[in-house]
Amino acid sequence: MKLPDIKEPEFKAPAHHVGVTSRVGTWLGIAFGLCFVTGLISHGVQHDWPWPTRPVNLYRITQGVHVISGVASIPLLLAKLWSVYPKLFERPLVKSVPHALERGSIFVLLGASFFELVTGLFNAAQNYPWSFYFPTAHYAVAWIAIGSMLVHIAVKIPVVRRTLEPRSEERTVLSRRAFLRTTALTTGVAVVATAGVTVPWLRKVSVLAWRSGSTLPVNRTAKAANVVVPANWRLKAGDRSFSLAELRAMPQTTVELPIACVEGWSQNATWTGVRVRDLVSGGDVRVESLERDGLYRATTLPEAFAQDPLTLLALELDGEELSPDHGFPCRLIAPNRPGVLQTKWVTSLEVTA
Ligand SMILES: Nc1nc2c(c(=O)[nH]1)N[C@H]1C(S)=C(S)[C@@H](COP(=O)(O)O)O[C@H]1N2
Ligand SMILES: [Mo]
Repeated sequence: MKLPDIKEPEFKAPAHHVGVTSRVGTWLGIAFGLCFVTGLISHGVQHDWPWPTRPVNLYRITQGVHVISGVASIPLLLAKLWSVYPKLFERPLVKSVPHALERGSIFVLLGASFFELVTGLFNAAQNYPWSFYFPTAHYAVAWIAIGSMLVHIAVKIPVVRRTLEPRSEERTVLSRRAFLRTTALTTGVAVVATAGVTVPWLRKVSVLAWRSGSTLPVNRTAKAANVVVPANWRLKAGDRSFSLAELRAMPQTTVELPIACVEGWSQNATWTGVRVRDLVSGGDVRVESLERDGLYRATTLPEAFAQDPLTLLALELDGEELSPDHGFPCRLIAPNRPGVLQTKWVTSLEVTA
């Protein structure tokens, strides 16, 4: 009697064709690349790397690209995994040392990618179900993800080159296209459902952009920040000090500038107040808030920002006195800065250098 051959499982579905893997992989690589570069920019801006004051919306755009490319990466990564999972059944498991290293780097890439996408998504939902400090972890793991991705690309470039060349195997090509189309469509839906957090004209169709609306979202309330404004509040500005009435009596400027939060949402608003350069003279300016010990209680305005005619100590938002949650009695608003650096409940301005 002849024993049946034990065969490896065969995966013939069009989604598992190497041409599909290459295409989805290329899209994913582009999305990851954009996400990495814009994330790096955001990290730099928050860590005193040189950054211009114009265009006023530049940070808003880089942050928007970060969120959109991150969201797009989720369905792309899932489609890519679906496309390649039969490789898990390939035998032998390890063919050679380079092969083992290549396989190993894929596990690192996968782990790091999932970590980045999941933490990023939770962050955009303003949800922190973990105990590590998000920016540091998200930033560190980004390097692992991009490093292992570059290794993966270097290894796979010959395959991608080969498979993206036009060839004629018409029979399966159509159904492969169907898988690619579904992937593209799912990615499009995911983007449209969330991009309204940063792109105003998409707001109406972005069902998941629940934090955005006609009024400016509040990142941290006065209550959460434990801010109590003393009755005799005065702004300290260098050697001088001003009451709220005195600030209101000074020349007022109105600007339209966005809050572009690192948590993903961006929204424009109209701000009225006193130019920072009218309150303190040249140099970098340390801005402190009434908040006692929040992480974002103080920032430093580089000189170019402090001197900018659009940089205000705002007293009004959309024509009305600032509400406690938006920073009463006054808050910083400067062009092209991440929201996290637009300090609320300001109590002092000090030239440091
Ligand atoms: N003092 C203080 N200022 C702060 C914060 C804070 O926690 N404390 N949060 C910042 C963040 S992360 C953002 S996005 C903006 C949001 O401003 P808004 O709540 O007025 O929209 O305020 C910034 N200013
Ligand atoms: Mo923010």
